[in-house]
Amino acid sequence: MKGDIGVIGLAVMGQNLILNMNDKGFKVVAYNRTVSKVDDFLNSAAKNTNIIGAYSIPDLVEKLEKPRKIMLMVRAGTVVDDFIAQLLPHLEEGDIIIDGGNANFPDSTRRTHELAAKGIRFIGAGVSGGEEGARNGPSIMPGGSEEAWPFVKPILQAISAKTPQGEPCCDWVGRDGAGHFVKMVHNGIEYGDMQLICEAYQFMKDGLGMSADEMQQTFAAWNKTELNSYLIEITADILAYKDSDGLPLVDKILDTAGQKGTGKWTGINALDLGIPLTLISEAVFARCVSAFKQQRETAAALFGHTVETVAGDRAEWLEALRLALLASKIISYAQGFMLIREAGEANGWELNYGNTALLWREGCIIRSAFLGNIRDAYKADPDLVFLGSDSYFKNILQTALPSWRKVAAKAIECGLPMPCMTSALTFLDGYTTARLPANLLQAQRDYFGAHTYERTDKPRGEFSHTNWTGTGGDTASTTYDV
Ligand code: NBP
Repeated sequence: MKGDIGVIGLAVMGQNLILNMNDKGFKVVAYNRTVSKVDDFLNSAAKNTNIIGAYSIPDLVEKLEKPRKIMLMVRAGTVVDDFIAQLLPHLEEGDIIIDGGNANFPDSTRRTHELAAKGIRFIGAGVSGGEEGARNGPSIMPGGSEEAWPFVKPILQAISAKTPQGEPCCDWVGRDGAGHFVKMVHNGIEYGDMQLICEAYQFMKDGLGMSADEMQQTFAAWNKTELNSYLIEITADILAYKDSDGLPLVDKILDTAGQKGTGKWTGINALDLGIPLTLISEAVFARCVSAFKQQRETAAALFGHTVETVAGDRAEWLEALRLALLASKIISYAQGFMLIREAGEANGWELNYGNTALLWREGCIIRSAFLGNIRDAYKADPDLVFLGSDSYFKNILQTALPSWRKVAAKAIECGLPMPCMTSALTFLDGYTTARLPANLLQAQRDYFGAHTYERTDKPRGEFSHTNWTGTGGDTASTTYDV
């Protein structure tokens, strides 16, 4: 009997996905560049399973049922192109290649088209959830060649995470690189969620003078509220973890954050598409600032920077902080979905926003109860432009506003950096202001560069220019937006 699917790449993700597929009754053929790892796998984790080893690319192809389905779980980038080039001479029209790695979405768009021209169907599938997700049920975001979807759907949906209602956290996202695009935004949102939790942690620790155990109890309690999520849950676990000397391990970890680029890609795309993705961008920059450890130490001494204690009732401050975190998180997701909408429209992907929230409900790092509410919001109004306008989220934002302002103001007053919580508030204030000072800005642009402006007393699209100094000419610059 031939294999249902082949998987290339036997590192942590590949091995665990193969074991997961085997558990669900699929016959998997496993292959790896360093071929000795095939037998290592068959003799250890894959022992006594139905998993078959392949020892060359032709051997892998030969052992698969047609149309062949081959999933790549290898390092993203040129390695994927190299494997595709090695596979092509052995494949037949209609065969399917799935890239489950962390590809940058334009690469998946390019691969979909290049392979379609050769009669091969390509799926770029974002996979989230790390080792544990891969083994027990990840979130999977497939896009690319839609004709290939019915062939891989039974396998990918069987191995994916399930919502509390039993729905798979894996469904078709859209054409070209849509799957990897949505995975990229997922990672950007993950950056935002993590930074927001870190800001709440610093407010508690440096502002309210709380111990690790007190903060652990607070996060554990918050996890029973609307904030219920994997990241809040692991934050409580981390705060409880003691080093061998009995002291909290978290206090001994150097405060310089790493990053692998997906947050940065999300920010770059937002700038390209003109979407104010302020919270995620601030989260990326917060990691950049944290990486300047030595410069920060020098500057801290130079400025004598200290954090003032936050006075007042601790329980009241903690509730205000919880609301500020929740409201900021709504803004982050609202901005993320604005980006998804714009990219979907710009690329003709016909995305389903509620469906995207469903894919992230379980299995991935940003999994949370909150995503169920986002799904409901898009179910009620599939064309919702700003998530914060949905009645559930609008009520939370309005209830949270006074506390959120109090926390943001106090943080600034005390010298506590909270770039995400404060910028999210500023975004909402800007977004809900009917008349911004951009009238003055347009006047400035017209003054120095004859860039023209529209008038409140004239129809939109009619542009005026003023000779502000009397010495400039009457010739206006061309009007266009970039
Ligand atoms: P890695 O990203 O570490 O990749 C390991 C695999 O790539 C091995 O099969 C290795 O073969 C192969 N490989 C490398 Br590295 N360089 C190669 C080359 N020049 N030519 C051919 N093969 C090469 O594994 P992973 O952490 O399991 O991740 C797999 C994919 O899934 C990646 O794209 C990753 O970004 C993505 N992802 C990872 C996670 C996670 O939590 N780790 C989560 C979600 C997505 P070898 O054994 O011969 O060296």
